[in-house]
Amino acid sequence: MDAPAPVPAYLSLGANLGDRALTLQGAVAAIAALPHTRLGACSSVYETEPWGPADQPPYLNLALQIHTALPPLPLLDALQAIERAHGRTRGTRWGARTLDIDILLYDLRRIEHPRLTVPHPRLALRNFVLCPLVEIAADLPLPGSGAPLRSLLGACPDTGRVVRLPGQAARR
Ligand code: ROI
Repeated sequence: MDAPAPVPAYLSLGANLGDRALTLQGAVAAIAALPHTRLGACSSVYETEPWGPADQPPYLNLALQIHTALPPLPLLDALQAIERAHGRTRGTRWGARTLDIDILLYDLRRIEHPRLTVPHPRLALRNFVLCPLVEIAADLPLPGSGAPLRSLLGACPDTGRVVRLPGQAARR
């Protein structure tokens, strides 16, 4: 049987422990090496104020578009394996982490599964997710409401500081 056609998916990556930039670089390379998956657009890197407990270091965040023929749950498994390979342990909720990878969007689909909700339920509520995502997918309609992602920025209640780092050109 032919492999299914690749579909676009959008991921959010974050790190706030260790060499954050190196971790994100390694994670993007590991995602590029996943089977039936290739990289699409990549946002700039953003330094962001921690959302949640404030007694943790600032994060680096980025958004990544991939084209993948992996179905959603195998993709989630593969991304969690990459998190673990970077020393991620699931400790305190909203605590510091070496690497966090979230599936934000998967081919304009809505998915309700005990392990995975897509669109990511907090996508429109977090500056550190929305700003990098809008950089690479401003016109994409949010599955469900159909609102273009750029229109969510003005309505985002999060006031956390998000600074685009210079010299980290986005790949589109
Ligand atoms: N805060 C920021 N700024 N960036 C993140 O990636 C991030 N990830 C998290 C929590 C702890 C919610 N806070 C974050 O998981």
